[in-house]
Amino acid sequence: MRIEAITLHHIDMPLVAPFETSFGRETHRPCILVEMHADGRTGWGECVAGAGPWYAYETIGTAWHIIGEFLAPMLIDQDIDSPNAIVERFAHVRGHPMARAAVEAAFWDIFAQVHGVSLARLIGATRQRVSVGVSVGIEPTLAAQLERIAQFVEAGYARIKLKIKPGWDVAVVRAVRERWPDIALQVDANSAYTLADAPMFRELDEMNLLLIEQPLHHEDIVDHARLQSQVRTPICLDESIHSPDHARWALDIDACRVINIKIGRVGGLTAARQIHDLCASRGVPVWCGGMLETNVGRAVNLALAALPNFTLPGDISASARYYHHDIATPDFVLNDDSTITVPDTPGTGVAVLPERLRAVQVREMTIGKG
Ligand code: OSB
Ligand code: MG
Repeated sequence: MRIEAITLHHIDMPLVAPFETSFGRETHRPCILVEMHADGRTGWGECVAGAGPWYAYETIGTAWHIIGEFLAPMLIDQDIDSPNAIVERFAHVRGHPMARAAVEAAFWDIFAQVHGVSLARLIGATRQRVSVGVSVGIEPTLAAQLERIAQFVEAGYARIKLKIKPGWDVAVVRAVRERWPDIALQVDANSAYTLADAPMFRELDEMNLLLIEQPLHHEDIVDHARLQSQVRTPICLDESIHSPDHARWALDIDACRVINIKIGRVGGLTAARQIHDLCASRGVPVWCGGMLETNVGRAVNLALAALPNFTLPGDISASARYYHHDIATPDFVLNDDSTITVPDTPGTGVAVLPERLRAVQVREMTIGKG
C-alpha cells in the first residue's frame, strides 16, 4: 500500500463530567486524530497524549511535532505492506510511544479494511464481547464519591476502579467496600506514593482488591518489587511499562503480577500484542487500560481486549460515560453482563463523522498530497 497523505486533526472534547486523578482534574479531553490515506482507503488512529505532561511526558504539542515533522514524512510515498513495516521504520525513534501508536493504528485500520476483516479478527481475537469496568475519578467529598459509584453500579458496571491519592485512600476504599461488599474493586494511585507508604498498602490488603495499580514512581520497577514482597494484593503496573522489554524486566524481578496494557503507552498495537503474548506465556493476567478515548481509540482497545489473556475487565466504558457527542459512530453501549461488544465490521468498525469532527477541531495539518 502506498501512503499518499496523512492529516492530523487536533480536537478538544468536553467530558460529560470532570475526571480527577492524583495528578489533577480534567474537564476537557484534547486529542490528535491521525487520518491516513493509502490506495483509495482512509484509516484513522487516535493519539492519547494529554493536554500537559502529567500522566506521561507526551503532550498534544509534542505529538503534533513528532508526527508532523518526523513520523508522517517517514511514510509518505512509501510502500508499506504490513503494520510491521511501520514498526520497523519507527524502530530508531526514541520515546514518543503515543505518537508512534497513533500512526500505527491508522495503518492497522487500512490494513484490516484491505483484508476485509475486523481489526479484532485480524490480530487473533477470541471473544465477541469483552468484560469491562469503569474508572471513577476522585470526587470532592466521600458522599459525592459514593454517589458517583452508585450511579455506575446501577448502570451495570460489575468492576469499579477507584483513583486514590495520599489522604484519599484507606478510608474511602473501606467505605466503598462496606457499601458494596462483593463488587470487583481495584485502586489506581497514578504514582502518588513512595515505599514509605507500605503500611497503608498493607491495610488495603484487608479490602479484597483485585489489584493495586501503579502505586509508586512512574519509571520505577525496583521499589515496586520491594512493595510487592510486602503485600498480598497483586500490584499492577501502568505508567512504568513502556515496551515489551519493560514488561519482561518487571516480571523478571516480580515488580508486578498484573499488567495494564495501553496501546499508546507501549508504542502501538504490535507492542501491545507482544506484551500480551509475553504475559500469557508467564501466566500473568493483563487488562486493557483506557485514556478517555473517543470511539476511534475505544474501537482499537476493544479489538486488543478480545485477545485470550485479557482475563481482567478493561477500563473500556460505554461511550456515554465520556462524551455527549463522540466524533465517530457507532457509540459503544454496556451489555447486561458488564461487557461491550467488539466491532466485527472491516477495519476498526467505527466511522468518523466529519461535521462532529469540525465542531470540536482546533487545528489541522496535512503531510503529503492531501
Ligand atoms: O491511569 O488509567 C489511568 C485516564 C487518563 C490517564 C490515565 C488513566 C486514566 C483512566 C481512565 O483511568 C480510564 C478510561 O479511559 O476509562
Ligand atoms: Mg492507571
